[in-house]
Amino acid sequence: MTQHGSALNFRDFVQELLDSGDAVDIQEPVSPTLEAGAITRRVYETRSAAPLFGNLTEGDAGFRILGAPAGLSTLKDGAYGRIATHFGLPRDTAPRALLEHLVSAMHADPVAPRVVETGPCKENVVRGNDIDLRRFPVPLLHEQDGGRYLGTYGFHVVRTPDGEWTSWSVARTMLNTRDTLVGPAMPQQHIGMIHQMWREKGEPTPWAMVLGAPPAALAAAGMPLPAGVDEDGYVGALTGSPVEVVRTETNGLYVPANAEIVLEGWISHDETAPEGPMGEYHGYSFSGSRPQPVFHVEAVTHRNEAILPVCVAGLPPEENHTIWGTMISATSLDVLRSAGLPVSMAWCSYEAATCWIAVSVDTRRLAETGMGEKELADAVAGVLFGSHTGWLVPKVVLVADDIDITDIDQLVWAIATRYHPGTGEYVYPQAPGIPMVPYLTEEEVRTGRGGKSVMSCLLPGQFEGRAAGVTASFANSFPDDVRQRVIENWADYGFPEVS
Ligand SMILES: Cc1cc2nc3c(=O)[nH]c(=O)nc-3n(C[C@H](O)[C@H](O)[C@H](O)COP(=O)(O)O)c2cc1C
Ligand SMILES: [Mn+2]
Repeated sequence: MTQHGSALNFRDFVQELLDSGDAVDIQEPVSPTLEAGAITRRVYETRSAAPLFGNLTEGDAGFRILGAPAGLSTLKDGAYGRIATHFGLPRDTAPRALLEHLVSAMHADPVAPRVVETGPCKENVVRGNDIDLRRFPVPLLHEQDGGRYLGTYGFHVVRTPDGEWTSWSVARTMLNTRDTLVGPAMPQQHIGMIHQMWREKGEPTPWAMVLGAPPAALAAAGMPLPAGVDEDGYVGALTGSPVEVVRTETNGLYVPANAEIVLEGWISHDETAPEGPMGEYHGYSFSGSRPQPVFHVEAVTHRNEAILPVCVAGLPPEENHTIWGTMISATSLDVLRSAGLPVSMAWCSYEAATCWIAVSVDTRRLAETGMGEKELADAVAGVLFGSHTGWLVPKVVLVADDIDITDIDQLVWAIATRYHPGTGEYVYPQAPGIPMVPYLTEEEVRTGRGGKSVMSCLLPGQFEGRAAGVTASFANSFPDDVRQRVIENWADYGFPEVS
C-alpha cells in the first residue's frame, strides 16, 4: 500500500487529469527527440490538455512521458485546474485562495515525513555497471539545446553533514554520460549552500533526484522557503499527511516512496562538464554552454512503466511560471505581510515570465501609515530584495488593491493609467539578484547585484486613502438593480452564458 490522492501520488495525479479531460493518453508513436517537446510547447501555447506519451520511439519500451504537468487549461472549471490538482484542491480554486492555503501552511507546525520499509519506487532497482540513463526516453526539448534533459520537473535531495536540514529543490539536469548528469547548483540556492558544506568537509555531497514526485512535494521543492526549513515537513503541513519516504539503496537519504524514478549518488566537488544551453524560464535560449557540477548516479530505482514528467521551458505559461511563480508569490506575500507592510496580495503574473511580481497595496492601511511613495518603495524593496524569495524576482509593480493583480488585463490598465514616467520608478543597484535575468549587464551578472526596481502605480491621492476616481465598468457604473436585471436577462437577450 502506498499513499494516494493527486497531491501525494504522481500516478493518481495523472489519472485525475485523464479523468477530468485535462490530459490526453497519446498512443501514436512520438519521438523524444524534439517531437515530444514540440507537442508540449504547442500544448502550453494553446492551453490544451497535458500530453501523456505512451508510445515513445526511443528508450526502453514501457517508459512514458507527461508533458506540461502544470500548464494552463481552457476547460470550463478553470485555467488553474492542473495547478490546483497538485495540491489536492478543487480544480476551480482561484489563485488568491491557493496562496492563502500555501501561506497558512508556512505558519503551521511542520509534519515530518513517515519512513516506510518499501514502496512503488523500488519495483525496479538497477545498480553500478548496469546503469544506463539512456534507457529512459531522455528528451531533446528544443532544437538549440546543448543536450538531452532528464530532470526538468524533478527535485534534488541533499542533507547537511550534521543531518539537521534536508533540502528538496527543483533544478534542471542534463544527461552527461550513461551514469552522470550535469546541472546548476547556484550558491544562493539551498542545494548550493549544502554542497558547499560538504566541500568544506572534503567529502562528496550525497545526493538523490526524484522524478515523478508527489506533485505537492515537487511544488514545495520549487518554493523559496527560508534556509533551514525542510521542504518535506512543509509538504506534510500543506497536505495534512506526512509524506511517505523510503531509504535510498546507497547513501542514507530518504525519497518519496511512490516516486516514478529515483536517481541516487553524489555530487562531485571538483569535476565539471559543459551544460546547456537550454530554452529558459524568461522565454529565451542563449547560446553557449557553461561548466556545471557533475552528478554521479550509483543506483536507479523506478516504478513499472514509469512516467517522466517534463517541462519544456520557454514563453509563458509553463511550470516555471505556474509553479515557481505561484510559490514565489506565496512566500513573497508572507514576507511582506510579516514585515507589517500594508500589502494584501502578491502575484508573479505568469505572462511576465517570473521577471516581475505585482504587489497590491491596501490603500486604507497605507494612509494610516502616513508613508510617501519613496518610503513605501524603499520599504518593499528592503524587505523583499533582502529575502531568499525576493532574490529571484527583479521587478516589483505596486498597485492599489482595487486592481485584481491576478487579472493581467486589469494590471496592464493600471500600469498604463497610473505609472508616472520619470518619478514612478525606484531602482536598487545594490540589491542582490538571480544572474539569469536577460537584460542584466555583464557587470551586474558578475557582481550579482542590480537591475532591480520597484515601479509604483499608486496615484498621489491613494497615499491619503482616496480612490482613483470611479472605474467606469459594469461593476461600478450601474445601480445594483440594473446590473441584476442585465445578468438575469442575459440569455433572453440572446447571449450565451458567460463564465
Ligand atoms: C520547473 C522548474 C524549474 C526550475 N529550474 C531551476 C533551475 O534549473 N535552477 C535553479 O536554481 N532553480 C530552478 N527552479 C527554481 C527553484 O526550484 C526554486 O528557486 C527553489 O526555491 C529552490 O529551492 P531552495 O529554495 O530550497 O533553494 C525551478 C523551478 C521550477 C518549478
Ligand atoms: Mn529550501
